Amino acid sequence: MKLGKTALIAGAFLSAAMVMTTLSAATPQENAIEYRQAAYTMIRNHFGPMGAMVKGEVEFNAEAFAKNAQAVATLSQFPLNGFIEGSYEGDTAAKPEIAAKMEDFKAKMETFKVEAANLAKAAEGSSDLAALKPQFAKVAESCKACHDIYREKD
Ligand code: ASC
Repeated sequence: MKLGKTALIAGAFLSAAMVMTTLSAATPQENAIEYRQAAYTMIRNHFGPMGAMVKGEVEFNAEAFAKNAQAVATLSQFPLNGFIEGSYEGDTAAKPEIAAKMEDFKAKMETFKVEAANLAKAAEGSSDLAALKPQFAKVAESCKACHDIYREKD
């Protein structure tokens, strides 16, 4: 009787654990959405401080600018990993057009990577904000190129 009770309680806990596991288990698509959004969040957090310097809202700091540019260049390599099949519905602003036009999407993502790498290179050891502005603008344009077509408006 005592063992039976223990088994019953253990069984109940096991069932509860299984239900919780089932509820919290994300699909590969949900994981992919979370992954790419995490990458974009990081990119935004490194891109923003450069934008504030470019706009003159924050005093130019060459070292901070270069570090942020390097971070964006590195992070630009990650979002594409998250655009997997079937991940254009649910908790995402990414439009299904991405899947339909994957070659164009990849080309635009490649442009972003190249322009971000060029900005990182230009910013390395540079204390000339005016000289960095045109390349910063190219990176911003490369962000916008996808947002205009492939992302739901906020
Ligand atoms: C940002 C930000 C973007 C890009 C984009 C550039 O600061 O959050 O998504 O710049 O607006 O055109």
